Amino acid sequence: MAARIDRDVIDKSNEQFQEALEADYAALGARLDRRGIAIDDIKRKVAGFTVAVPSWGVGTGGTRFARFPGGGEPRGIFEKLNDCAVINDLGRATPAVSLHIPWDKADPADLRAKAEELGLGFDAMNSNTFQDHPDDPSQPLSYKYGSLSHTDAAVRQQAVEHNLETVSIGEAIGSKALTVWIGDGSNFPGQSDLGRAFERYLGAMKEITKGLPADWRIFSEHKMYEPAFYSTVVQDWGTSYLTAVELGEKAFCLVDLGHHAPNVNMEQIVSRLIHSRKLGGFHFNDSKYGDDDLDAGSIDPFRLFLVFNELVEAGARLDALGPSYMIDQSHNVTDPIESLIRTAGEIRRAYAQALLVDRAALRGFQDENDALMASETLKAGFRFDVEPILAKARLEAGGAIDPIAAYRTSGYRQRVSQERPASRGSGGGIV
Ligand SMILES: [Mn+2]
Repeated sequence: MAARIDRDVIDKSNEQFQEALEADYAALGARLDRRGIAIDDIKRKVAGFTVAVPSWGVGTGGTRFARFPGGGEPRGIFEKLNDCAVINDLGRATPAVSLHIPWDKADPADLRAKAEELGLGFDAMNSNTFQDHPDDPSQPLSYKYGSLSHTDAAVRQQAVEHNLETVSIGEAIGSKALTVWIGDGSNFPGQSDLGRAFERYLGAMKEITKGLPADWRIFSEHKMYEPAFYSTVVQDWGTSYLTAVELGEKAFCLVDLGHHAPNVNMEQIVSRLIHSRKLGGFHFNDSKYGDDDLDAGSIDPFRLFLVFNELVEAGARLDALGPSYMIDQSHNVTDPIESLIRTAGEIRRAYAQALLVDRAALRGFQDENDALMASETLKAGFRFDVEPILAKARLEAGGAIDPIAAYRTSGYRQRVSQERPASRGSGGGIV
């Protein structure tokens, strides 16, 4: 199996950039110091913020029209984990991986051993009942017309058992949460009874929740449309919240940033879920029109900043919830390793900018109804170029100051392209 990135490559790359970084860090530090902010405190918080990489994100994604595979695509979960380790070696922000079952099904002991060897852990598990699994003898029935909300009790039972199997694999590898996203819904008014479909879904989710280990959480992930185009069973955060309430204390809501109507105020949804103590986690990505699964922060970095502003604002209330931060993207035209490295950087950037908002001043302007100064105070955090903080955090954790430059120098993609012959098909990875 392909080696990772030589320490030497990272060190040599860092040598080129370190002097400039120290100067930029000192200059930003002086600027922040004038506002009473210690840059090292911000850096420490940023270094402590990590986000999980999706196993399906390291392969080339596709659309419903076509998939154009890149070179050296991982052929199975162990090669995927190797690529995930490369992302973390360089960026030092992604020490955990989120698995998708059955795409990543393997002996849990082997998964655990490989992850330990690579210095990785596992975040939430993802079940898959949005496609059929003809090679999986435990799932002979079709999900064409739904899974957990299917009209046929036998299909619902199969989907419940698949989720419980996903939990048992997760339990064996140290995961503590299950994310459930279903493709269930309808294409035409009248095709499905909206009320009964939801009740069937709740019944099945209760069965799964009953089977969770004591220290596990279950996340319901809503999505407005696709693959169903008229209605989905869990279409928005309202239904997701109703589900979490109905299921009880182990159940929380997962917010995938791409799963809303255009221009929906996602940061307000985040605020509401924190208020109601039901925020379970995130699937980060960015979009222009729909569930585009583009790199987080690549289209609308201000929107990402506003989400993090709510997280920072929540403070201890957020700490009590301990949400899972995960990426969910599809990389169609970029090297997935590069996209995931920059994505983790963009997520940390939004966090750092949110940490720089003068919260006391903001609250004062809000309370005085000074709309202009409140807006300016919030935006002041966003305007900071925090790259020196991000780079310094990476450097001190053993990563690269410029991780994409170091990655390109390493020749990793060329190496794995030799070792891994081109494959066809495999899971599309649009969730
Ligand atoms: Mn998702």
